Amino acid sequence: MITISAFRWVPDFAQGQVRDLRARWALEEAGLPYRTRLLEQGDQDKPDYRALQPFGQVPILEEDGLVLFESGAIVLHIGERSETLLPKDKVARARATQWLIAALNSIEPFLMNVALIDIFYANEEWAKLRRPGAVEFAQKRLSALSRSLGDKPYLDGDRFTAGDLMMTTVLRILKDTDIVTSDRRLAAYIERCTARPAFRRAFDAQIGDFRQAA
Ligand SMILES: N[C@@H](CCC(=O)N[C@@H](CS)C(=O)NCC(=O)O)C(=O)O
Repeated sequence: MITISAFRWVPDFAQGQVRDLRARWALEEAGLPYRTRLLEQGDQDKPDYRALQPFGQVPILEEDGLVLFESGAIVLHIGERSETLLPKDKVARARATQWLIAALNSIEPFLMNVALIDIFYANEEWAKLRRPGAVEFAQKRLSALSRSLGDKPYLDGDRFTAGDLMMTTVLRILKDTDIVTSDRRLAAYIERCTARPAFRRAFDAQIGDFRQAA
């Protein structure tokens, strides 16, 4: 059976955000059962885990001797077994992959710039000076994303793919601000994607693990 690594507990601000959610959501969309390998604080720095994930992060996926790190690689790997995530049609599949990478490469770094300031450095003088510029840049990318989404329900049209899964988890990074949701199209898009039963199951499973640990 597939095993996904996750933290046994994280502070409130990170609950429902930790990146194993991406793997769990993909597995739920694919209808594949999984179990979790829950890391205690410090486990991620131990040599046995670093041998599997060089950066000491979650998630990793383990199955039959295969070990994969990076949530993008994991979602694409799971997508191989799910037409919901990666359509069979070659062109549609390439575009789903394109959107997944756009989420990770063209959107996430700029939202993380803002999130890191808010979470870790909010009271630092330099952060107060830096934040408006970071928000402005993030908003430029978000406006472009919103224009590209247009009136379509999903990034590539009428059907949800792995690209939407990844984009939604990335957009949720700023869920405690209105930087994303002040755009009505993006707000509705997040609502649409997170209303999927597979998202709810994945989210509840992550939160459920934290509750058990509390
Ligand atoms: N690029 C990685 C990032 C993974 C990541 O940032 N994981 C966080 C939890 S959401 C983590 O393990 N942080 C602990 C650390 O970086 O030491 C991926 O997408 O898998």
